[in-house]
Amino acid sequence: MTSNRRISILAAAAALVAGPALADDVVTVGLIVPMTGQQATTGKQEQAGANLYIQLHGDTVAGKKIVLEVKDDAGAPDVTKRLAQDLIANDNAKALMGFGLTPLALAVAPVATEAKVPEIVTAAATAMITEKSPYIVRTSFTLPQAAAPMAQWCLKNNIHKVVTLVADYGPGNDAEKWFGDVFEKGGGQIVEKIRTPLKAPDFAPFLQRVKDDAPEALFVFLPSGQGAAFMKEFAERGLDKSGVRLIATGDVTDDDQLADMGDAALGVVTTHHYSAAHDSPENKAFVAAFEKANAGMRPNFMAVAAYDGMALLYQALDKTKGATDGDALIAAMKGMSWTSPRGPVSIDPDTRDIVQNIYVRKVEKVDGALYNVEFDAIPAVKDPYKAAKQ
Ligand code: VNL
Repeated sequence: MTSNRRISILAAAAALVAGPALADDVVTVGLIVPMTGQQATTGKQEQAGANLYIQLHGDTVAGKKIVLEVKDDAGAPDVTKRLAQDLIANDNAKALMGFGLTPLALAVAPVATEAKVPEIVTAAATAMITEKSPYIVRTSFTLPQAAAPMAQWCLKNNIHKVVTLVADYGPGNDAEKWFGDVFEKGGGQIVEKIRTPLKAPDFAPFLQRVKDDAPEALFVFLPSGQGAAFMKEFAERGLDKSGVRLIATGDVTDDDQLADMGDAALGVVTTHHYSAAHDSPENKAFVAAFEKANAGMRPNFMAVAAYDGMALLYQALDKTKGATDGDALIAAMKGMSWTSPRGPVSIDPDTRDIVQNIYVRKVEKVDGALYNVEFDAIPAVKDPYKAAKQ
């Protein structure tokens, strides 16, 4: 017998004595995100955020070992759905997480309902998503939650004429409606509503229209990952110097890309739930650990939502004492509150959406790098779309 073989037999015997993790002791969590294609940055941020939670809090909770299975759907809804089905049927997944775009989250809703498996939405942000299955819980945000406060800020700051520009799908439509309705109700005027294609948008012709309209401000929603290309065009068309003020949801001045956007981004005011510059001990620790684990990356709102998705699941498992039954997990998640790197958060027991502060921020240089610096906060904002229906 070679010594190598002897060592491997000894190792196998030791593993038997220690007791290998039984299938029952493992909780598999499927993280389905775009790791390739146009929304790849979202997948990378989500994976890093979820992994960081496990790294900092250990991979065991209530006697269960947490195993994260990361799957790339490349942003295609039929792939997302098939991966969800495979994870449940073949890997015995007890929770699904991620969903980088609204259509991807929607594709999994019937799967979650049929299998009674929690679908923790940590990215997609169209308001109605949580209505599509009683097993959906969300730790990201909703566009009405982020866009309505931007309209209020304009009304308070003497901005009366605005053009809106949004990506033409669920969250863009929400942003356009909730910014526009609140703004018009307060006496503001929407001069033009522009929609850009989700796939490979060319902003130049749309920005020419904005230039011709000459509004006081341009309000923008684009999904995470498109902000840098937009900002480049905005500057190249000379709009940053034309007196048209740029305002947006924080998706546009996304921390993942902000550092490379250049001075055209300086002074852009946005409303959102997370900034890497958020001033709290929890966030300072989160950002430092994230940057240490992921060289060259700054955490954005996708990373923090995935981190909180894991936080929610860990707390729910603690509460059920390790039981993984979907109904028990969802019941445990309803009303859960904790301190996130973004500030205090809770899960609205009626809607399963996240209740959180929305911050008003301005892009500024901090130690030579661009950040969204918060200067005002609206506490404990519920999704206004569902609040209006109740
Ligand atoms: C969505 C909303 C996607 C906001 C985003 O980035 C975002 C969505 C990928 O619901 O599709 O920033």
